[in-house]
Amino acid sequence: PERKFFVGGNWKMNGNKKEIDGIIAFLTAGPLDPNAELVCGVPSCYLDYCRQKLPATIGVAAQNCYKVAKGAFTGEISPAMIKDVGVEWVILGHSERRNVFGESDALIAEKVSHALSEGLKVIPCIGEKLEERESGKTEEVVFTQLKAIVEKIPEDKWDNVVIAYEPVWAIGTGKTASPQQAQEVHGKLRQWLSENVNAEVAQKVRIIYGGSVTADNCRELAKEADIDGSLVGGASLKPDFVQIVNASQ
Ligand code: G2H
Repeated sequence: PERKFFVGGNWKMNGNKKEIDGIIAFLTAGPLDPNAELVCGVPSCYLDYCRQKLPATIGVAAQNCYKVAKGAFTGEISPAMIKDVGVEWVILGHSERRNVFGESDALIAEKVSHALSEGLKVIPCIGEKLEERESGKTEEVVFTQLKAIVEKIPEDKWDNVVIAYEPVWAIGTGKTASPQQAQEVHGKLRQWLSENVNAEVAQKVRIIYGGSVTADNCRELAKEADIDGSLVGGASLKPDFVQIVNASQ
C-alpha cells in the first residue's frame, strides 16, 4: 500500500518517569513492524526525556502547542520549543482540547498553520459527539472541522499531516466504532479532500482512527480501505500496544 501504516500512542496526562521507562522498554523490545510508523504523544514535561530515551525509529509528539513562537503566554509551549528538544510531531485539536479546554476550530486551525510553518508534523483531530451522530449530523460536523484545518495547510505541507478521526462517543468509553462505521466516515473524508483539495492529496494523506482501539479490535479496523492506522489512548500505555502497532502485518 502506498500509505504507510501509522500508529499514534496518545498517553494523555498519564505516566511518570518510572512508568515511562516501562513503556520505552516494551517498545524497544517490540518487535515492531518496520513497515509501520509509530509516534508517541507524551506529556510536555517528558518530551525531552522521551526523545532522548526512545529509539530514533520511534517518533515523539507533543499533545498540544500554542500558535506563536514565543511571548507572554503563561503555561504554553511553542512548536519552536518542541523542535528544540528534537521532537518532530504535535497532536492538535484532540477532542479533549476541544471539549474540556474549549478550543475552537479557528484556534486549532491557527495552531496547525503555525506548527507546520515551524517545520513540525501535525496530527489534527476531528470527530462528532454522540448527539451529533444520532441527529444525523456526523458529516456536517466533521467536514466543518476538517475545512477549518485544511484551509490553513499549504499545498507543499501535506506530507507533514496525518488526520485523526476520533468519534467523541468512542473515546475512552470502551465503545469502539465498528470497522464499517469508521470506514464510512474515513471514505467520506477522503472524498471531501479529493473534491476540496485535490485527488493527489486525498490519495496520499493518511487518515487514522481513534477511540477505544485495543489489541482485540485493531486488526479489523486496519483492514478497511481508508483506515491507515490508529490513534490510541489507554491501550498505548500497556505492552499489548505492540500488537496495535503491528496490526497491519
Ligand atoms: C481517543 C483515544 C486516543 P482512547 O482520545 O486519542 O483515546 O483510545 O483511550 O479512547
